[in-house]
Amino acid sequence: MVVIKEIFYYHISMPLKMTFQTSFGETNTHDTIIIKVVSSDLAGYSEIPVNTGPWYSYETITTALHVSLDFIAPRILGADIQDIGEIKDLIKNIRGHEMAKAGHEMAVLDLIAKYENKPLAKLIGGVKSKIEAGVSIGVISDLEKLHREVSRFLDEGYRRIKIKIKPGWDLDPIDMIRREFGKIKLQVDANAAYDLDKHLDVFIDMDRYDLLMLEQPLHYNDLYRHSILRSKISTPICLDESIRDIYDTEAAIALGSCDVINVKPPRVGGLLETIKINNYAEKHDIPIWIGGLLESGIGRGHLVAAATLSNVKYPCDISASNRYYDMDIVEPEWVVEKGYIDVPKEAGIGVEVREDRILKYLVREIHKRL
Ligand code: OSB
Ligand code: MG
Repeated sequence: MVVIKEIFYYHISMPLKMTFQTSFGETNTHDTIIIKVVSSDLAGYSEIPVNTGPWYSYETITTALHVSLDFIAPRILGADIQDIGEIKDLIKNIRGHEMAKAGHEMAVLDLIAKYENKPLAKLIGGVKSKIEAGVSIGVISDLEKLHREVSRFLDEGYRRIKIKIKPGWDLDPIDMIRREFGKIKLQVDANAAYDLDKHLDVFIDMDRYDLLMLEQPLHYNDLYRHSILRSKISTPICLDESIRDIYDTEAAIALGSCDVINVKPPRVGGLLETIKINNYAEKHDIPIWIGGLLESGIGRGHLVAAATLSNVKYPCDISASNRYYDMDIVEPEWVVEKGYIDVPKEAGIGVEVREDRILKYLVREIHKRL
């Protein structure tokens, strides 16, 4: 059905409007890889939202390019892809490197959706026409500044506020937000920074604040201790970094390690794995939501499609383009209206890619062809 003839990789560096700080560090630019796969007449796009270093994920710009150029591209170029499942089969004997693999899978799915002239959301079986937008606020260790940010995002209509926490910066910001903003939907994300033995008291104290959920409090590989923590507190636990695929999902649910899952399609190897996790978790009454990695408008398009799946039951970390960027690389830019993002009706990711803007942010371009 589709034969991929060329693949373009663009390492771009997009300046962020403001520093984004998490428990694992601080970032001022979104360094990412845009992938474009080209057949005889159409192009599909996606993004590998790795970072310059192994912080959120072990994958980096350099490892993703290495695995893409040396192992993934040779398997994909020239292959005649008949249906959406096939792309994953072509690369399944490459271990790990889920973001690099996901980037290719998602670009090919965008291309197939364009061939079939349907929105990507429809291609993957999505069931929603708009999705609920939440916002993620980095660690801002100044209560007044944090107050201003929360108030601005609530004014912009976001339906849920998430703040990043780290040991020593947790109960104070939560307490301030609850006092000042009342019963808004509020959740916190620790990015694996806490230790069950040292910090149990902090989590027990958090139970007073009626948080929507506590995201990835403990080590990224530690399903076992998340299940212990879950039995000791009432705040729902959400796993992010710990869930790398359907196998982790099954284990986490069997162990009772979480109440909710944040699925980031790049982290789990793509949209097809996202569908599997959606369906499995739904059967076990574990809702999911779609997380983000500061994606450009291209990656955001894939997140929006994923967020239309049936078991997405919470606001997602999918904000408007202007939350992070002065100038996005798609047109129209993503906008949040009254707390929702409309799912495009156009084919594929549904927005036009502005290659002239990709060139403005370009660090390095690599081209592979048959
Ligand atoms: O843990 O969800 C996370 C950003 C970078 C790395 C990890 C995370 C995040 C976010 C941002 O929370 C979500 C977004 O893209 O808006
Ligand atoms: Mg997270």
